[in-house]
Amino acid sequence: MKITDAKVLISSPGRNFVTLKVYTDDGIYGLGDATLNGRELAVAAYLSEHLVPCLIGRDPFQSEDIWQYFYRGAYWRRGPVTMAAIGAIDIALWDIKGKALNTPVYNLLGGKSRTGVMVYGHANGRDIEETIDEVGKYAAMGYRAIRAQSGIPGIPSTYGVAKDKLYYEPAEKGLPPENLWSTEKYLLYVPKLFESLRLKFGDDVHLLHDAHHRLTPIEAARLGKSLEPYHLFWLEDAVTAELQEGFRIVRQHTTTPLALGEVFNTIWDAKTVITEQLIDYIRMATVHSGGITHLKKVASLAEIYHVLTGCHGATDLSPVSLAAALHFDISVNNFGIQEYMLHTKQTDEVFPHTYSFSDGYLHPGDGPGLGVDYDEKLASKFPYERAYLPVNRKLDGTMYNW
Ligand code: CS2
Ligand code: MG
Repeated sequence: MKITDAKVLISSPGRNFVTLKVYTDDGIYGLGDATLNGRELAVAAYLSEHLVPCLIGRDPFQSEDIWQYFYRGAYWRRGPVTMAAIGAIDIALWDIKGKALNTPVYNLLGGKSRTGVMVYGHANGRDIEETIDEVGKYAAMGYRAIRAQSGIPGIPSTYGVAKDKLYYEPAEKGLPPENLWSTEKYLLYVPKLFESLRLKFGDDVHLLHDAHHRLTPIEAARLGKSLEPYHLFWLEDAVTAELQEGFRIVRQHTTTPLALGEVFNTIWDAKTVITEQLIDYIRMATVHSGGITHLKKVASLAEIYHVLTGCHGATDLSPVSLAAALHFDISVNNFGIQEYMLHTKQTDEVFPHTYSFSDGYLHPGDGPGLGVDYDEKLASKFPYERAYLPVNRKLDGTMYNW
């Protein structure tokens, strides 16, 4: 089998997506997700201008050698653009292999290790009362794990609180919106949120929270300690992680489980936090970390150090990478949980798929390949329009992490 062509498809059904379609001489094609929120065209160009010309003519079954070719063969390595492009190719090759062998991709990854993939939903509200109501809605839908994000009094807007409750999309057309932030107001409010949630819903439901890179290590330690009575499933992205060893400080002070890594792109980004057991869940996603091939290696390293997977799965990761994640999730031994932020109806119509939700779990489906497709004709009705993630400033105007 030979790769004969590859197309980079850019559309905006509900939000911007970049999808790679790889064709073979057997008539089989594979899909990969190459979406990098707010920087979509950078990955599209890296793929079409630099990688696709070197992909044509290769054997799609040689996914390891192709991965190494595009990783080691690039002098300037790593980073989100490079690894999202390699990830898209890798995901498409696994899709082709599954289709060619008439088997779901999970059977090529070791088969099913569990009956379903436990997911967490996203409840959010402008204040504690509204967030409690939203958590109740997710519990009623059967979610066993629910992330709770609330507005903070005194801050006009913050991460994770959506205008549209069900569909959270932080990117906006035009120039980057500017958010404001106060760590002190946040640290005082979040423990009250989870105290209220535990009082209302008891101890059984798994509760999660995303600090979204906004604390220093000692602030994260303070928040982790204050949340211990409410035994969160995890506290995510407590601190920006360019300085992985910063998590040593957090770890010394709190037993609240820590999740990290949705912005990581290679195993080297996570090496210290995994091998020093500074985290409990690694959040890297198939699309942004070089695909299934590389993520399997990260999971193997994590398994040695008692670290579980918790793949990123926001709306800006398309149904292609969610499908890829589910085949990875259902097979890997040290699976933890899968993020499941609902895509809009427009997105689901452009990306028909076999994965399905029931009773708090997602199931990838048992058809050949990944079980997802791309309706090019329908997609053409949703043209790309540049959109940016917000930027964030402290109340005094200092640039900060969004
Ligand atoms: C978030 C994401 O899902 C999450 O945990 O961190 O919503 C993240 O903000 C977006 O993927 C950024 O594009
Ligand atoms: Mg996050």
